[in-house]
Amino acid sequence: MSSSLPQIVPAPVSVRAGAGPAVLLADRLAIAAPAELWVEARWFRNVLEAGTGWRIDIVRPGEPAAVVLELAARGQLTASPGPAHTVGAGPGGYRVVVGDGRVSVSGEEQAGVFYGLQTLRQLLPDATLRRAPVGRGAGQGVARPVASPVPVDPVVVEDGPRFGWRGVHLDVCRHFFPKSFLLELVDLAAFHKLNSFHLHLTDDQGWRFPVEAHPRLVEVGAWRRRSQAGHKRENRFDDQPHGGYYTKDDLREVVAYAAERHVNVVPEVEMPGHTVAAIAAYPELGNTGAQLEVGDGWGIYSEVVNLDQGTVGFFGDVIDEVCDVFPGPYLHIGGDECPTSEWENSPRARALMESEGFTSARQLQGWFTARIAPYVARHGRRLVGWDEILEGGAPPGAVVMSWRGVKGGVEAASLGHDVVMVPEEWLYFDWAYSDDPAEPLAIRGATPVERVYRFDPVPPGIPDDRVHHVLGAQCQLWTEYVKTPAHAEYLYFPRLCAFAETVWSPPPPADGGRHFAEFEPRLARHLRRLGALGVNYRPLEGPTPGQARTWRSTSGAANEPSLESGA
Ligand code: TNX
Repeated sequence: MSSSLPQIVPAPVSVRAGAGPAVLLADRLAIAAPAELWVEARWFRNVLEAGTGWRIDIVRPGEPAAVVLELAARGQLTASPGPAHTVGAGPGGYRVVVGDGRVSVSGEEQAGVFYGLQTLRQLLPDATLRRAPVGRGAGQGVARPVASPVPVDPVVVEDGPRFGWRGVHLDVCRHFFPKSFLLELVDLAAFHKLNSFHLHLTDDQGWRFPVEAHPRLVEVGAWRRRSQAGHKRENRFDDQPHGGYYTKDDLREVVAYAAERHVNVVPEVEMPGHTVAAIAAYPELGNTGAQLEVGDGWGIYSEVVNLDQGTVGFFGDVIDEVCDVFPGPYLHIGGDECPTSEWENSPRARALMESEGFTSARQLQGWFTARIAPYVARHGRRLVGWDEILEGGAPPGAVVMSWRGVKGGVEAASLGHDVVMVPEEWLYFDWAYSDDPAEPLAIRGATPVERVYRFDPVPPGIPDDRVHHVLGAQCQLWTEYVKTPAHAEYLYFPRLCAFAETVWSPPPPADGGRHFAEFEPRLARHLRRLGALGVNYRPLEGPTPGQARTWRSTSGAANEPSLESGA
């Protein structure tokens, strides 16, 4: 992309200069849109009205309008190399043409038009991304501040996603995040053309989803007395209660807000491990009957749920209520890091092993997952699990998230499972950006932006005839060390911008790697957009003094112990 062309993130398939004079957008702007594009038109009107103060009207197709939205007939956008180069792409192809006195945005589906409009936002001045108009003409003392007219240079953008699963994950258990941040994150994900939001709702340290059939899950399970302080290895605790949960309407609002932005919310309910909060609420779910406290430390707990029919039914109830709130096609049932020591010591679990003829306690997890699968299927959902579900034999049709490297993903694809690549060494944004001691405390180090950028969701080792099983990839934010939305934003941005390019943009050239040298200046340009949006991103040079853990002028050696490997 030459520097005179707009610098768009994630990079579109094709951007070329158009002909003729700039198109002028100004107050009293009209957007023409058919009824099927009302949601997209209204969203765009709302964000642009906020940033400009203009009055914007949505008018019928054919009426005079500076911005014209259209659904293109199938195949009409095939000039766009988008779908042709894709692997398992979902909807989202679009074309934006700025020229002949107007801006036209066409997509084969609503999502495509939405992405075209997101691209259009990046063609406009950064100030228009703000929530109120600023700058010349924005009218000090004027009753209704209005930004100046905006010239948009003629350009043709043709684009479409490489992958259908372009995900962002947030752990709201280790630390609770307010609904306002979930909405903000959806906006920022959609701005980068991501389309999946994985909400990790239950874990040892907190249960965040209210279940009417089992009210103690939040009454007890949402709160903990204290939390681990410092790095896990320091074995220190604060004295500060922590917790929270969402109401069902909070979550329905997040789902609806996300849907308007073409983002699907994937809820996760962890089982059979990572369930200390649930066992604390209902000790009969455990293997020993002991009254546990909601987890207050990080790491892997040996306490897991038992394998009684009542426990299976209990999680079935939870799944029923989760499916009632989250209408999307996927339901994540966790499955990671489930120690089997309690089962090995449990007479009931041992009897089960014997009657099933199992030789390893690990097979019990597969047994449990197989009993949960019908509850997921009953609601017409697809079961998603972390790659450990492969070890007990994943249910047919299950989607596997490959987090322990890409190995599990390669194996799952070879077995015919669909896969989302989420490997920790590239896509765990709870890892530090660098080994600089100024970097805020993090679980591990280091995953710089460039490393994220160089990730390819289709790793070597997946046979050509299995590549279509790679649905896409997802970046994760586990929050043991993340207490605030501001810190979460710091860890996501700008790594999420690089990630967006790995799942949206054309694959890296065969000559070895994406061109980070081309991306970096484009990203630097893009950071000004994040600034206008108010994101607490990490500057490319490193944390600001306000973001840093240590005063930079006193920071010396790299590799402070808190950044060493080891969870
Ligand atoms: C592993 S990834 C976990 C999480 C932790 C994370 C910390 C996964 C499926 N399990 O429970 O929060 O590491 O990076």
